[in-house]
Amino acid sequence: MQALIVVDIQYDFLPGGALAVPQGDKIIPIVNQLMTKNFHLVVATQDWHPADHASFAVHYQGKKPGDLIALDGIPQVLWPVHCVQHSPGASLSGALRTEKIHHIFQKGTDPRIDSYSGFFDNGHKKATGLDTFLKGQGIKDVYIVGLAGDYCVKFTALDAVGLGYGTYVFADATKGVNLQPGDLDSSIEEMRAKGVQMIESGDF
Ligand code: VGL
Ligand code: ZN
Repeated sequence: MQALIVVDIQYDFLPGGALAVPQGDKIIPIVNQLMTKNFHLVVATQDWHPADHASFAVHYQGKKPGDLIALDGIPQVLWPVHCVQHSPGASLSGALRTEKIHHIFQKGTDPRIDSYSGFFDNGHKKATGLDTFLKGQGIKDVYIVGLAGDYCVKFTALDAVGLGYGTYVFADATKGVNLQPGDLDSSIEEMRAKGVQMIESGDF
């Protein structure tokens, strides 16, 4: 049983958004196409932060987006204000065929901790319910698409491997923030090294 996980295709991660991923919109037709394939189910994740979220650079004097801090002992990149709960930027893109999505898992809701992975927060303290849901549906393999390849897609994929899923990422259905040039490429190398299979949508 195979599930497609659509990660954070929200307006704030698309061109014009608060934390725009360059060319993020280019993956949407590919994702829409994949959603029509023979997956047992399609789920999505949604970055869903309270306005006072501790990952927002604006809350720290003298800090700017892209700076790195320690947040309760966990390294934390600071971001522009993005995906604030109920704001337009937090909505899944209207260009997505959202009617294909069975369930949306929200993450990053705790003001004190970030959550890149769709499965756990960055401290691995709390689960989102995604693993329980997928296991309950008999899912053994997960196929991951979405934004951003060097953050939420990467950590979702690494957690999926750790949870025992056969884990695939569609390389042509993700794009990187690339805060540092080459971040997406090194993320792909790290995912491969840790057991994620990188594939192309055309090979599916
Ligand atoms: C993401 C940075 C902050 C992502 C979410 O969806 O990749 N990146 N919040
Ligand atoms: Zn976020």
